[in-house]
Amino acid sequence: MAAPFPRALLFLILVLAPGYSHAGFFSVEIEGFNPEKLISDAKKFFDANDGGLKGEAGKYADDVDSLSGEEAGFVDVDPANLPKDKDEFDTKYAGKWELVSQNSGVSAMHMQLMPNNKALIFDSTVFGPSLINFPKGDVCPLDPTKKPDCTAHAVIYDTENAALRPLHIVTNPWCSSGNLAADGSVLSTGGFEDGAKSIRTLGPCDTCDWQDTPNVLGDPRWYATQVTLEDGSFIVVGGRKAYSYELVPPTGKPNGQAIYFPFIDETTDLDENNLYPFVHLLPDGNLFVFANSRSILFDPKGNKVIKEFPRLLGGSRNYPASGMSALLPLRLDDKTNSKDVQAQVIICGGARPKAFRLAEKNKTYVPALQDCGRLVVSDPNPAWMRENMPSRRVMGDMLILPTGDLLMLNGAKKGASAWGNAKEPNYKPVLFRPNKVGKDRFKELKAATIPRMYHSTSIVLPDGKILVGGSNTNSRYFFKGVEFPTEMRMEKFSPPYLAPALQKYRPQILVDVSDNTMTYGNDFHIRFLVGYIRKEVRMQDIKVTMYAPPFTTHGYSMNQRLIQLGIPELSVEGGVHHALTRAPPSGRIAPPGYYLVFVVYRGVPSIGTWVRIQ
Ligand SMILES: [Cu+2]
Repeated sequence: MAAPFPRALLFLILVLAPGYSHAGFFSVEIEGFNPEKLISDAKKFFDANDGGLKGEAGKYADDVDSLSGEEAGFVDVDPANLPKDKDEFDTKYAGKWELVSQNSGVSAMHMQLMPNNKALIFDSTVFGPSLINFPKGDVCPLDPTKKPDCTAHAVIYDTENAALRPLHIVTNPWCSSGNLAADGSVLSTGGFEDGAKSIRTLGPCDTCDWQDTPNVLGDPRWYATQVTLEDGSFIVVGGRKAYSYELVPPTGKPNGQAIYFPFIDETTDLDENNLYPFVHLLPDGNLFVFANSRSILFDPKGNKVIKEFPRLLGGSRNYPASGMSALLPLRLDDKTNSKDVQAQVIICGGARPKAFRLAEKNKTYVPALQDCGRLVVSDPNPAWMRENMPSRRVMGDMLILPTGDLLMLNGAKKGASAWGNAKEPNYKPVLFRPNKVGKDRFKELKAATIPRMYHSTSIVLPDGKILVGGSNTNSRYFFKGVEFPTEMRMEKFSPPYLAPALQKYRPQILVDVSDNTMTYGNDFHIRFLVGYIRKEVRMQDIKVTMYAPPFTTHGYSMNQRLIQLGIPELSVEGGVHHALTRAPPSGRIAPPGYYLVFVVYRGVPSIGTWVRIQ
């Protein structure tokens, strides 16, 4: 249960030293906790270390602005090297924003789409009351002051009508990690104080609530990354002062000791800059792990670093420098062996190594990074290919769309993560089309009007819209008297493929006559309409994709992946199109569980349908 934490002390920490308590350099012990010492330690730390980075990251602190383009690894995209993409409609439509709710109940720090089309949203339990009460007569959990807190800190949000259902989250999931499990429930790990070693599960049923088990992880996991492995088990990597990883133990079994991970130890610097490491499961079963500016190929079951990739120049990419990363879509085509599938990782934006400290100490907000690096990690000796986004971005989200294009949104143009450390919200989403060149590659879309910076999130919905929520750059829920008030409004963003003029071509999956489960390597049949097109469509006009809905927090969508299936046969009968596709060959391509399957006609996706692979 909640640790003793006198309210007066909490107030002092939150009000006097917001950044220090949340994003500083201190492992906060609750026993004998002394906020004044914390503040004075922080001041001493800054005074002692001002004027330059020490250690590993210091060597690279000056970034690449002084390097020539070639030294910095900037390349022009050669159209000959791009995979041949399907033919797509052109549209000038730049998207649309809709305000769909004034009150999400809790500010959306963490968000996960569940297979019942509801979104799980949760925040911290120590930011004071939220804007949603438990029903009268409900059991009110104790807050850390041991007073009953009758507001919820987690909700189920109905993505159709914005209705809220409050959930009882017990241990504190502040800046935690999570994923959708193979059975459609959410498994969440870590957090702060009593939540740091917790594992929580939440089923997908209409009355399901959290099952919370404290003290089962080997190390405290605050700002850690959780990823699903090929067998559906989970690995949790890093976190503040946690230079280790561990596999999530079965329910009720404590983990004992975590496994020391030198790579995480080596990549921390004076500002940390390696929290929420980017971890992607690759088609060979290994993990790509990126922290700060370094990355490795790692065998999680054998505890072995297979190789280190070249450093990505330009700055720091992980929290609090908070860049974005995704595994680009895996194209299966006719490949039947997982390890023949090409894997490419992209990392965009972030901040200078010292951006956090300069904001905390000097109130200086340095420009965020503007570059993207791509690395074909399945190549034997890959090199980073770098190119620029249309604008700078830190704390952005990077979502893979049903079409295989990427959407970057939210975040700021200056500063770093943590409370009050950023300026100039980046209002403009950017569409990144990895298989296009020139002006078609990065496209700025319709600007938002609501700042979405620290502690904001976004997820892809089955209808292809993006649900956007949160942003709380304050230590509590502050709605006035601050530059960026706590954000409770939820919005939906429609990407260009939802252009009204394209809707007549929108495919529709006929769920009753399509398969709804997949077996590795087997045929998977999907039947669909394509607008009013009754006759055969061309193979080059159709894609079938499957999307693993990620757990999004702090600008990173954990476990996000999109797989483009091979289509051995395409036919039509009575106006109904039939795609015979092949399911992914193994859990290395698609770990077991629920995916949204989309049919995409010339760049226009259907509504996604849930399919379970096992
Ligand atoms: Cu946080």
